[in-house]
Amino acid sequence: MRFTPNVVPVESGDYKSRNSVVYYISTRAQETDMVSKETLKDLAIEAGFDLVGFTTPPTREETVEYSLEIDERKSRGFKPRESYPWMESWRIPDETRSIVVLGFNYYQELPEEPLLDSELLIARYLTGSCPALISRLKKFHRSLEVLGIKVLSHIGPSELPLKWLAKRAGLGWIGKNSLLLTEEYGSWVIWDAVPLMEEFPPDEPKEFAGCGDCDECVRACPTSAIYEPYKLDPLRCFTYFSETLASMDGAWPIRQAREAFGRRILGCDICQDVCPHNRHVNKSCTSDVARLPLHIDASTLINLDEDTFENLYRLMLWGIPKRRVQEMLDLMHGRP
Ligand code: B12
Ligand code: SF4
Ligand code: SF4
Repeated sequence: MRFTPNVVPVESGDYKSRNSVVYYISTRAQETDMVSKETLKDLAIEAGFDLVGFTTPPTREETVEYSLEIDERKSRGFKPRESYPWMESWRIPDETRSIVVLGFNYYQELPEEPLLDSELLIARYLTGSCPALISRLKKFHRSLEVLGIKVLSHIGPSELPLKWLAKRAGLGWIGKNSLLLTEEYGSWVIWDAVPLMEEFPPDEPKEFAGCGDCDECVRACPTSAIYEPYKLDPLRCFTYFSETLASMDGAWPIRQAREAFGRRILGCDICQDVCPHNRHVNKSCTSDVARLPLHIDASTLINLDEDTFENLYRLMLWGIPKRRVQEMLDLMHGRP
């Protein structure tokens, strides 16, 4: 598949709304018959989600435990306020009684053909999972509204602790690469969650096989961003570097990082590609969400006019601005 701008159909979405969040709160608009948890699960599956679970909001003690983890990151130089301002205090509305956790498979096979000289590699989450998430969420919200459950909704990348919630809802476990792994699709799952003001019985966390003695992701990460099992230093992660305007300098010399990541331009899948739990996720699990090829001609992307990029492509890239793509391209070509 070759990258052909202007012909890729994309669900439109306003990426800018990300910063003016009216949080997902679902309230019952009117008295209707009690809706069961199973009905909501069926509706989520109909909306295109593959995995659905229910959990409760974190307790005060759990929140304290979490803030210790954030403190540890800060002590390593990470400044959450600069890139993820909500990270220090998740936006879970006080009225929340239960949370529906939703996930879908976004696995995409790497093309068999080698990268052409003009092409660069992008990570799988950047080929269409964001618009796919938005259209699934919209469909789910519409179904809730039909049932009399009013959704006061911001549709967009979630500011909830998704992996933690999914684990708590019994949908998977956290691997040493710090990602949420599932039995069905390994870690190739995009998550979101909808807080509800109504109480539904939570699903119990489950026991999973876990990582055992394996440490392939820890060894494979080129910049040791997984500095010890289950611990990630975002400042060393290529994804953080390519997503934000933060510099890798200080944490890892840029030139060295560039060499380590070769022809990757945006995002990185190394710690997922090596994971044995992802090996059974193969062609038969290929999802239909991708709209961009993994081998991309990034200069074509750069040559798009501002409006086309903003309206069609930025959403696919989870909000990465055009100037960032340009900066990454310049770095790849050794331009200052
Ligand atoms: C910030 C962020 C990043 C940052 C930092 C990642 C990190 N691990 O911290 C960067 C840019 C590096 C990044 C990279 C990637 N990301 Co990211 N990222 C996020 C985001 C927006 C927030 C995560 C966060 O705030 N972490 C803060 C730290 C402190 O917490 P944590 O490690 O995530 O969570 C643990 C602890 O908090 C702990 N915990 C212990 N006690 C308690 C108590 C409470 C109350 C809570 C809340 C938590 C908690 O539980 C959690 C699980 O171990 C989430 C989306 C979301 N809203 O959750 C996506 C998300 C985690 N990313 C995702 C993806 C796909 C990626 C990449 C694979 C993208 C790519 N291909 O390049 C890489 C993978 C890198 C890696 N090995 O983790 C997916 C993961 C899907 C999955 N199967 O797990 C998510 C969930 C997005 C989504 N909507 O699906 N990401
Ligand atoms: S995404 Fe890449 S850089 Fe980030 S932790 Fe995984 S292997 Fe390391
Ligand atoms: S590569 Fe091994 S250690 Fe890393 S997440 Fe997968 S199973 Fe766990």
